[in-house]
Amino acid sequence: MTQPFYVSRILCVIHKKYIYVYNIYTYVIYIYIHIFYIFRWVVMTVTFKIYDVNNDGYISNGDLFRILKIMVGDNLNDTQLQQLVDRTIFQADEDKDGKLSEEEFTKFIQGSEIESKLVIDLNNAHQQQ
Ligand SMILES: [Ca+2]
Ligand SMILES: [Ca+2]
Repeated sequence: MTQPFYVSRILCVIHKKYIYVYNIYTYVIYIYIHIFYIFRWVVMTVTFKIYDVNNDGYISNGDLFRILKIMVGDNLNDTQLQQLVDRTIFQADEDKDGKLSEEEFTKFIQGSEIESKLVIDLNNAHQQQ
């Protein structure tokens, strides 16, 4: 049984519209994913720069101590804070050179609850200075 001409035309138009919408949809998803990764990369890069206090390209024990001191305020004493810093550096420092490269830092905080905890309270930071 053959379809009437108009049925095949309607199916053809619907198919083209479907393909068009599908292409737009996949394009939007593609752009969204790239924007997400670019945004994440920018956030991680800026965060690393903030933590790298002396701007030498690594987060040292001292860098991390100074930043975390601003973040935790008086909630931890210096001994407790130093223990936290030592433990964090030990866990994140893959090549065991005693400091965190941007790659080590990014790998350590991505996908963990730590990412949300590394947000710096600028109001608190301003009061500390
Ligand atoms: Ca540094
Ligand atoms: Ca390292």
